[in-house]
Amino acid sequence: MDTQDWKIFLIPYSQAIEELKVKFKAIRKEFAILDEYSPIEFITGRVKKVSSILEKAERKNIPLDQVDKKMEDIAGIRIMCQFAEDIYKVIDIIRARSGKDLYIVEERDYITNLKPSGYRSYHIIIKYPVQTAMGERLIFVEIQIRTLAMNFWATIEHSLRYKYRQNMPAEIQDRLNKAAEAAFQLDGEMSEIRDEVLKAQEIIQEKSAKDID
Ligand code: 0O2
Ligand code: 0O2
Repeated sequence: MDTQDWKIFLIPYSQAIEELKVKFKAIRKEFAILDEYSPIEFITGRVKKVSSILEKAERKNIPLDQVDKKMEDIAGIRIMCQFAEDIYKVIDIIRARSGKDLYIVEERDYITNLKPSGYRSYHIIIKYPVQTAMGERLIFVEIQIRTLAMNFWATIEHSLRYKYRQNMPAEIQDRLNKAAEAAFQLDGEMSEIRDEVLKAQEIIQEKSAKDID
């Protein structure tokens, strides 16, 4: 495939990213209008670079004429949450939409089953229908859902992995594993603080309701 062929091939993928970003941002806006806490903090999305598609196809032995059927993360959406609990609310929102405007194909829970690298995130692979000039295309999209702490860790680790490729020094890997554990502890601490804040708010609300009576 030449550059022009790749551009044409990637059209539905970038369209899917744009549409899904609009849809998830709409959920965030809805919570804001309702004056409710949004489990979604922010969303990013990307279409995999052609060089990364080629590298992954070679690594996974995927023939280039089958990347659309066998590579699930050419289109990727990332949803960031403040608290670990929010991740499960976002998962529920996505599950409730399966069979409507998207179709869940697989869920990968790298939060319970963290990767040896220390990576934590919840991945949902969906099939998403895109209306193109040539008719409907059902394409794979990978949705990654993570906390801000998980995202911080993954971003740093991703840059280091890129720098060192397969040769990550053992000392740095060790530090990354410790940092992953620290990020996990941080999420736990923040959840406890959140519970305290919520409890305090309930007490204040109950008290002011009694004052009115
Ligand atoms: P809003 O309304 O501020 O949420 P785009 O095409 O601009 O929508 P793009 O080009 O993919 O998205 O940008 P990018 O850099 O991936 O960032 C996407 C959104 O995430 C942007 O918001 C950023 O402001 C926001 N963002 C990135 N990093 C952080 C962060 O650390 N914390 C927070 N809270 N937000 C972050 P938008 O698109 O302007 O929309
Ligand atoms: P990008 O665009 O550079 O982020 P794999 O064999 O791991 O490459 P697989 O098995 O098809 O891919 O899917 P997996 O592992 O469920 O999800 C792949 C994506 O999850 C990666 O995309 C990363 O975005 C993220 N990810 C998985 N493991 C790690 C990790 O150890 N560290 C970090 N930082 N991210 C991880 P790519 O392919 O790397 O593309």
